[in-house]
Amino acid sequence: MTHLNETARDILRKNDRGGYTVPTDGLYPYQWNWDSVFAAWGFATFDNDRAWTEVETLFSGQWDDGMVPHIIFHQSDPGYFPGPDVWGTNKTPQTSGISQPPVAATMVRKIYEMDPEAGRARLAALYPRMVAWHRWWHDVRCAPGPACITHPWESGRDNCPDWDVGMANVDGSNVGPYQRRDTGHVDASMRPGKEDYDRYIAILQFGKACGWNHAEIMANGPFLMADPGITFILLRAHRDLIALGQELGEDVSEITGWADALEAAVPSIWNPDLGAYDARDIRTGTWANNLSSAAYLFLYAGIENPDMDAQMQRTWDAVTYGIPSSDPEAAHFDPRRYWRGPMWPVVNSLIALGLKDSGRDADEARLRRETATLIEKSGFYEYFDPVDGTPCGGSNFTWTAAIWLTWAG
Ligand code: 9WN
Repeated sequence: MTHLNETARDILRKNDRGGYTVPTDGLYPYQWNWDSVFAAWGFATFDNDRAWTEVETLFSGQWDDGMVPHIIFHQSDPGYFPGPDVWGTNKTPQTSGISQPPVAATMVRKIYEMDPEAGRARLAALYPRMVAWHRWWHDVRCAPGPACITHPWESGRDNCPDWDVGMANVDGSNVGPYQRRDTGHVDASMRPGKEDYDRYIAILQFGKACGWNHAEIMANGPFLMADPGITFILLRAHRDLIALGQELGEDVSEITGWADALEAAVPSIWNPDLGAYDARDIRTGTWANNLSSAAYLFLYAGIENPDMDAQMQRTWDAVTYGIPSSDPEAAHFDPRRYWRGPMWPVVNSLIALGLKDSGRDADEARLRRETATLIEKSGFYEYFDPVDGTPCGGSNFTWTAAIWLTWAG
């Protein structure tokens, strides 16, 4: 629909703060890591130069150790909590102290392939920075094998039931008073609860107290879980980075080693009782026992698994619109509470890439149609109730507009 294409481009332009794009006005006033690379993918459909700038601005927040933080605080804004002072990372520009799903290399590859001539010099400049980030993931977060997260926010799927077993061991009772801002922007019943927030802050305070020392956080932090989402996203991103390196004539053997090691770790996130890929508490070995949409990124990572095909069809058929963030047939399914059930167009767009790449064209078309229907009916919302299609969370959302331009529309 042509008028929606124009609306989507307008959303990207209006959320542009000069070199970077906020996820949505008000609720999220900073540059978020994975949101930003989706924004870049969307920009690339009408302004390739602006797409590269988005990613370059994101990497301006990269730490010396290679980590690209989950938020870059380019300018202070009281509308979001926790802001730069609470994180206390002492970086310039100011940033949070954790990372987020490494979708960047995959999206950079797409942007590059849309106009290789215009992008070559910019790719060459960005490439070593992306390699440094992937090295950080391999050395630090993948030390146990699969990709692990030290904070639910690092997964990008904050209050997903995937993290309940790990969060149960976090003491949130001593964090002191603080004022949430998110519930002033959107319906509180669609957001994570107070016990979740207390624990989010407790984990943050541990990181700040140890000076954001990653070795200490990995060894003794209050939360450490294997994340199927980042495992699959990183595996795919390693391969895309290899392709980009080859395009530049670089030696990619180090990255190939990381990809092989990560692929070898994939069986370690297979929960035989659940019959699915699953999150796992690294400290206790406890499985999450939850089928989340992140597990359906196996195809996106180039992995075939007939049991997962069957699980995906089951959870998909149990709702009306798209693939929900958490199993609709599980007791904890909550169709409007953030990552505990809603359908997220952005995650569905990644699942769709996997469906397409693996030749499942009919499924890919169905997923696109269901996602497009939600957006056509209600607009560019952050997420949707997968049962009745109610729009949820923030409106005029950057990554929903971006995936409309690149995929759903
Ligand atoms: C914390 C910006 C971000 C997304 C995440 C989503 C949400 C933040 C929050 O918003 O997380 O990082 O405050 O809820 O869960 O995926 O990147 O859109």
